[in-house]
Amino acid sequence: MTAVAIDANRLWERIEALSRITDPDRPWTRRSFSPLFLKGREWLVSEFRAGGLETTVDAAGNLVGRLDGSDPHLKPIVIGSHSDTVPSGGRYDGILGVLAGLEVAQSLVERGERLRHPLEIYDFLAEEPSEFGLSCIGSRALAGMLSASMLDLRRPDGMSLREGLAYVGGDPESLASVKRSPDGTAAYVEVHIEQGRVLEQEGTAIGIVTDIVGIHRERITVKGRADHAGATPMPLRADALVGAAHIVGTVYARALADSNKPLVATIGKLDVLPNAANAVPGEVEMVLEVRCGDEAATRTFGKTLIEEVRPSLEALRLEVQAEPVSHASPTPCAPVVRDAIRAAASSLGLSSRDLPSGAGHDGVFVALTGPIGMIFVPCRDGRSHAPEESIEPHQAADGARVLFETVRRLDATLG
Ligand code: HGY
Ligand code: MN
Ligand code: MN
Repeated sequence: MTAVAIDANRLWERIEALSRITDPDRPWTRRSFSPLFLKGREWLVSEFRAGGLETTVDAAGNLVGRLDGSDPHLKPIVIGSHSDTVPSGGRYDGILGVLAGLEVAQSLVERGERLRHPLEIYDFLAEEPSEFGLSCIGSRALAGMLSASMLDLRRPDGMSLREGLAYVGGDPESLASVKRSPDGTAAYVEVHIEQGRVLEQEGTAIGIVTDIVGIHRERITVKGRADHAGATPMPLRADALVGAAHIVGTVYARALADSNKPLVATIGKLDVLPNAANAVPGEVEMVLEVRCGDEAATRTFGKTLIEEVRPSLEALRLEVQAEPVSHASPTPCAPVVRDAIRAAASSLGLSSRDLPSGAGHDGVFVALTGPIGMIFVPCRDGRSHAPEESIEPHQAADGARVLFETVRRLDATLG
C-alpha cells in the first residue's frame, strides 16, 4: 500500500476558516446550540458537499457526511470529532478531527478510490459540556444513552434540550433512528490535539491513545440565606459562598492528596445567587468534575467529600446537597485500531507512542457501538481549553495522513 498525499494546504485553510467563526469578543468561542454554532455548521455543510459527501443532520443533531462503500453488507467506518468549543478556548480542539475526516474523504473521492466499507464523517453535537449541563450529546444518542430525562434538561434561558435538538436541525422524537447496535460501527477513529505535554516534550509526532479517562460530574448546591450585606451582623449570616469556598478548597486538597492514582478534580462552574455586591449570597450551585482511570474512585470522591464538609457547613448554618449530572466510564481503545494507527504512523516514517487521554471524547460513547481508537498530535506547551491553544500546520497534516492510512488499513482488514 503506497502512502497518499492529502492536501495539507486545504486542510489548514479550512482549519483557519472554521476557527474564525468565533465570538469576536471571546476567541475562540463557538458554543453548541448558538447562532454561531449554526453558522459553523452551515460552512461545514457546504465544505462537506464540495468534498463530494452526501451530507445530512441526523435526529440527534450530528452532522454526517457519507461515502458509500463497495460492499453493501459492511458496517461503516466512522471518523470525525466535534465543532463546538468551550468558552474562550478550543481553537483546534474538535475541528481538527472533523476537518481531517473531511480531508481523508475528499482525498479518497479525488483519487477515485472506493473503500469496501461505507465511510462516515461525523461532527458530533455538543461534545463539550453544553448550556444544558450535558456533554457528548450526539454520541450519547448513537449509543442509545440520550434519555428522556436528559431531553427535559433546561438551559438558563429556559430552552429545553428537546427544543435545542430541533434548533440545530435534529428531531428529538426520532432518536431511535440514530441508535446503533453494539456492533453497528466497523471502527471509529478520531484525530485530536493531545491537550497535554507528553508528545511535544519528547518530540514524538503521533500519540496512540490507550484509553480515555472516566469522567463523573455532580451538581453541588449550598443553601444559606440571602440578606442585606450592610444590615446583617456577621454572626447571623448563612453565607452560601463561604460554604462553597470551603468545598472548593477541600476538593483541591483531597485531589492533591490522591494524585498518585492519578485522580483530578475540578470545580470550574459556579453560580451565585443573588450575585450582588450588596447581598449576602443565599445559594451557590456548582459542578464538581472528577476524572480517574479507576471508575469507583470517580463516584466515591463526591460522596466522601460531602460527608467530610457537612459538619463545617452546618456550623455555618448551611445545607449542602449533591446530585449526579453525568457519568462516563473509563474506556479502552481497541487493539485492532491501535495496531492500525501504529502501522500507519510507521509507514509514513512518523514517530509514535502509546499514551492515555486525560480528556474526555465522543469515543467513550461510540465505543458502545464498535471498536474505537484515537490519534493525538502535539499542541504548543500542552495548552488547551484556553485561548492560547495552538498547533502547527504540519502537525495537523501528520494527523490527517495517519488517519488516512489507518482508515485504509482498517478497511482492508475488518469484516
Ligand atoms: O472535557 C473534556 O475533556 C473534553 O475536552 N471535552
Ligand atoms: Mn475540549
Ligand atoms: Mn475535543
